[in-house]
Amino acid sequence: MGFFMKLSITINKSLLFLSLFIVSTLPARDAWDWKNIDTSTVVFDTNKMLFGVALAEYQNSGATNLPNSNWAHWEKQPGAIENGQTSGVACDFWHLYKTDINLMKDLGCNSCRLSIDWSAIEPQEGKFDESAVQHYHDVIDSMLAKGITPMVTLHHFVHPQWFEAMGAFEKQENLKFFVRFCVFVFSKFSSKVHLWCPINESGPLAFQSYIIGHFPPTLGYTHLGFKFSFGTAGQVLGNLMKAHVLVYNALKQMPNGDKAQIGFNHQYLNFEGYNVWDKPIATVFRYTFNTVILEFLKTGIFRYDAYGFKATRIIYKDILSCIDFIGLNYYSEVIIRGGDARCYDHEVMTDMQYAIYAEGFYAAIKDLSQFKKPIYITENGIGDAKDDRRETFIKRYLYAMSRAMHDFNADIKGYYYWSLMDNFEWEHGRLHKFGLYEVNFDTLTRTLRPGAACIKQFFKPLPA
Ligand code: GCO
Repeated sequence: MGFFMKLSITINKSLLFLSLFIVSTLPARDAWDWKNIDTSTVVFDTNKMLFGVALAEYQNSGATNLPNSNWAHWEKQPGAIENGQTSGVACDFWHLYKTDINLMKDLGCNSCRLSIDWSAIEPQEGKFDESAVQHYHDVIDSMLAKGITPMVTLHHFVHPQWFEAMGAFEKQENLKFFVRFCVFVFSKFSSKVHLWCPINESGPLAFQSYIIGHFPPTLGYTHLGFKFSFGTAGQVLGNLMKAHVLVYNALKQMPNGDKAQIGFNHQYLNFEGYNVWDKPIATVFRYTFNTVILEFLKTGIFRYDAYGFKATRIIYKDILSCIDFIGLNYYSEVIIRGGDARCYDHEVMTDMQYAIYAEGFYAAIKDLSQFKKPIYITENGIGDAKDDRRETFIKRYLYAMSRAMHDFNADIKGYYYWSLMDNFEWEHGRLHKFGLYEVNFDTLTRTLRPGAACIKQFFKPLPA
């Protein structure tokens, strides 16, 4: 991420000067007494729970391996990626997957969340590439041979360029193409894969693509091209909710549909305003990134009311019957402070524009537990190039997860760390380092970071 800061600066520019005079601040958020918390006794039983890493094909294999994707076209534009970088082969998981599966095994993983890339499977509309299908069979079979259960994401921010050209998720009539792809993949892999995430993070996908301008098709939030639109973002988000329901129903009717667990993935991203002037902007962001989706999960009605754009669509009133589990992506909670994304003084920032905030992870799990569905933590990790905060992050967040399981019986079935290795972090290119393994992008060698090693001690098969 990093997208909200620029937008908030723009919106808050006029308030920035005034905020310098603010003396009253809002109370600091919930903070645990970490000095007196012992995280060394926390352990999760891998006989009862999945532990893995989360990957996304484009981030790990890049434009060179996925030339027919919308990202491969989009990232070439000047200004699209920081420092003028391009993804290239990224860390070349496409070819090095066997090495990487061994690395997962070394960490003690018994699962992996990966994405099957639509542009690889269907590079041209209606033409499915059997060699790509075979490739994914090889990847999944290699995982299974090592005792690694795959969870497959069907859309992780990337789709074929032909789908982009026809307006992608802007148009309801295009959803049938996504459903057809999902049905095709399910028909090939459902005997081997039982955990599915149709769409990764609908909120960030819609807002990055149509408001912030860090994702295709828009370029730059200040480029007021015809694609930039709060209204279109809402329309896309509503269509993504609809797509989830269509895909769920289609897959459930197929052979192995009864065995499949099909989840709804959500990046739980809360925003708070540091002082009274920042509160309105925090409220708007909280609404668009989080509240809209949580309200949808409660009612099945998609209500979008932001920036003067209003829309109400009944998607499916019994929405929870179309969700077998909730996939929670959680990183932190953002504090808008003086028009910028910061943290409180006593907190530690990550390399992204948010702090280490495990208390928020606990709160997010609690909030999502209201839906009474199993929860998989489908992403959780830290960008930390210096590797001087990773160990603290891992210990605190895993402690928070165990506390949620203990305090209110949070039904957590699995945990996926983002990510196995450094990769292509979208508009930031290779700037941000989320990997447990550091990647040398010249030689593609992977090296376990000292701050990452502690994760192994948290996940173990315990005696019955
Ligand atoms: C997201 C994505 C990942 C990111 C990760 C780190 O949450 O934006 O699912 O693709 O790389 O979150 O920012």
